[in-house]
Amino acid sequence: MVGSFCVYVPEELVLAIDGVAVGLCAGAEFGTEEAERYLPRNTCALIKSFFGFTLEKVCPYTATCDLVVGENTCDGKKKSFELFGGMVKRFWLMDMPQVKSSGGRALLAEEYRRFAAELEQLAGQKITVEDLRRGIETVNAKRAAIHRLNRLRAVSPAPISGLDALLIQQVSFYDDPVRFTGSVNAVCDELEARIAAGVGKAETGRPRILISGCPMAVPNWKLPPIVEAAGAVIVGEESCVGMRGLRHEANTDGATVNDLIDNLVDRYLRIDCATFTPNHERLGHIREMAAGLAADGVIHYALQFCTPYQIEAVKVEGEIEDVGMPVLRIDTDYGSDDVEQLRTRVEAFVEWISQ
Ligand code: BJ8
Repeated sequence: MVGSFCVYVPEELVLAIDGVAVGLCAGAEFGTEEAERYLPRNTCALIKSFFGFTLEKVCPYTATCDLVVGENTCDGKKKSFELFGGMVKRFWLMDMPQVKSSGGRALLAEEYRRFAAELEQLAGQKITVEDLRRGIETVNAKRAAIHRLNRLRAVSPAPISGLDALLIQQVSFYDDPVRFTGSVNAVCDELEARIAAGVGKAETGRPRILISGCPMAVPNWKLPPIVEAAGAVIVGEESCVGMRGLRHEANTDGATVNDLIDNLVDRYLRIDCATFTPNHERLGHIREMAAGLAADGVIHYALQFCTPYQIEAVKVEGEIEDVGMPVLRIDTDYGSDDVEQLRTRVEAFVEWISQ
């Protein structure tokens, strides 16, 4: 069982050793006091939360993982892993490029090969080309099912609420991938029947919102109910728990394990996380999603003290508003103190774009 905190950690390699991959990011304010014994108060809620869950023994996955993988993405995670590594059974750190140059690509390729070697040692078995191809096919099928779901959300009236769609995408980090793919396709069949019958989750004419920004890890359901109770419907997530993390599929062609690892590098380097610089692709992706989903506005969601996304929000706001799409920027945490303030701002935004 292999736990990780980032969509740059390839699940395909874990499946190739017959492993189980789980996401360990946490989305609730729990064990904060304990976490703050190790971390400064001004650390993002996601990091404090996975520390708190581990210290208070809330997360059964962290406790049972045979290997926990950290990655050098943002400074918060990079430095906190120096402390966190000692709290789990076995920890492995993956270095990450920050620039998509040939050097950056070479670093990621080297790290994926090191990761494959670590997994082989953990499992006591060699990864064969068939194992890895099977892993890639399984994850591609999972991503294709989520694409299908997200494409259906482009229909008006939206056939599913944003909260339900978020929950499905959160579960993609925990469930058995084959079972999950089957379940998502079954949900899609149901949604297609709803669409054919003209039945929507939200009435036609409700403002359609695209959420963009930091990942919302389970059980972070703070923002969607506020947005949807304000009369809007969320039609997409430009997020790692959403299309940023799930949109591209990896090529399955290749004669050797190395060829297939190169395909993974190509696939994963296309993820447009704000920890990369420059990160123009993300702006293009937000525009593309907003147009494809017929969104009326974008809510940029950043966790407080998340420097990469908070700073990138300035560009997102500027460039998206330039194409005539209203943007609301929200910086928040996992606490409930600002819920009423958020509600007021979101209601005003929804009312504004409804006019
Ligand atoms: S690929 S978004 S999963 S790094 S919210 S811990 S960035 S300070 S989660 Fe992420 Fe991978 Fe990028 Fe996606 Fe740091 Fe920001 Fe906290 Fe964050």
